[in-house]
Amino acid sequence: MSGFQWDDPFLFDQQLGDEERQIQQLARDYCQERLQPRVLEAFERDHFDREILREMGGLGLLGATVAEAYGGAGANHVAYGLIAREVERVDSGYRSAMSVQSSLVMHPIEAYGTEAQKQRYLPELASGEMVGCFGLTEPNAGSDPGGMQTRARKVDGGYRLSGQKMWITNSPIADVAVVWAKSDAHEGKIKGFLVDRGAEGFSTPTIQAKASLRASVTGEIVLDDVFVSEEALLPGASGLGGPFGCLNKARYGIGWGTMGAAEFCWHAARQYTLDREQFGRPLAATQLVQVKLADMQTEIALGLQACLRVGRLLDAGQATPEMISLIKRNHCGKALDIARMSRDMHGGNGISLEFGVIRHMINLETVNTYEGTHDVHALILGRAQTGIQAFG
Ligand code: TGC
Ligand code: FAD
Repeated sequence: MSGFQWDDPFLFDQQLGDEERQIQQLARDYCQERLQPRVLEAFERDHFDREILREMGGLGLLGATVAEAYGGAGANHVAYGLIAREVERVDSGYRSAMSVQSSLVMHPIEAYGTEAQKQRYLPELASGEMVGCFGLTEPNAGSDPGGMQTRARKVDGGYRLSGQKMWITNSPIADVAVVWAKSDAHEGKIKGFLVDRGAEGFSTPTIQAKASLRASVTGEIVLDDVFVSEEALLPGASGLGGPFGCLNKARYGIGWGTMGAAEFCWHAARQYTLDREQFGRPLAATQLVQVKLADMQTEIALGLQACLRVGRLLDAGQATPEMISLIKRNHCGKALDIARMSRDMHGGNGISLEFGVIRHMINLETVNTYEGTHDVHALILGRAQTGIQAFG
């Protein structure tokens, strides 16, 4: 029997194919060499470097599952998850930028768009030349997006969009926004529209003073009677299933990503407590610390296995939204617990941004909330096992 690997208890890497391992290594090298050195300053300055999307695009890390014919990598869902894990090991904000572009902008265009829309947008989104954002949430419609007030009114040659979207990742720097609105020409059903920057009445004020996800840029989308042509409509999406089809992909990626953030915090706690001596011995020699390290290792090892399982089922066309809710909810919650525990184990140093763990902890507060809160995913799972809808 070969030896136990403390940092890979179930020999996770052995379960990956060659191409998956190569993509993982490419993403890891880029993230550790190019992103990790910049993240502290970005977080302190509350700044997202737009160039990062071009860099990721150049390496094929955007739209990993999108067909090669449209500039994507044509990789599987496991590879996409592995990228998310590596990016979020550095910062949830960087993973946000990557997953919005890939799952919430490129995916709906590929899945619901016309051939002309795919040709026009996907290659430039894949290379990072173009930045996209996804506008679903509104000031009065967060967990309940069906309550949205944004409207699309049919006019000659197209539609006029009116409304406001809130908390939109990348909106201030986006060249194109996927906007979800209730359309009067479609019996009030929710439809998706591609709105280009520059459209009259379209603006994207930045949301200031975020304490969390500061290396990511977040804004509003204000739609003041914005005209879009008929060609802006995504014809293949109708009803809430449109945006939720995208959220399934992004939530799945968050499952993986949060395990990356948790791994950073776990490894940092292990190293810190090995190095730090109190009462004449390393902190890691105490039973309380070892229990905490064992808990972190256990949750991450189990969490990664669940990600891999759901990824393989997605690739086989057998995954369900509830499986994705389960990992999104569990992994965000567990990663947040691990980050808080690691922060505590770093003592006073744990509150310093230099050590990274408090940044992950603060970021994970957002990740636990967006793409469906921890409790909303519990209600999705509760409904699936009781048959009783507990939202309203
Ligand atoms: P409900 O009755 O459950 O469903 C309405 C229609 O939608 C369909 N549907 C889904 N389809 C595909 N995948 C899913 N996961 C789906 N969930 C629902 C459903 O089949 C139905 O279709 P139809 O044809 O029968 O009409 O709808 P509800 O209004 O009761 O919804 C309740 C709830 C809680 C499930 C849902 O609204 C919810 O999940 N709320 C959370 C909202 C959310 O996740 N917002 C995310 C905004 S985007 C974001 O946060 C990006 S952050 C990006 C980053 O920076 O990384
Ligand atoms: P609310 O829905 O008001 O929820 C408040 C609290 O009430 C939560 O604890 C929730 O769990 C609870 N709650 C709600 N309903 C129920 C219920 N029925 N039963 C019990 N408890 C309930 N959205 C986008 O569309 N695109 C983006 O790119 C995007 N990026 C984001 C980036 C950041 C940094 C943040 C913070 C958010 C982003 N969001 C984005 C929005 C995000 O998806 C919402 O914040 C999230 O869905 C929750 O909505 P809300 O903030 O309105 O909270």
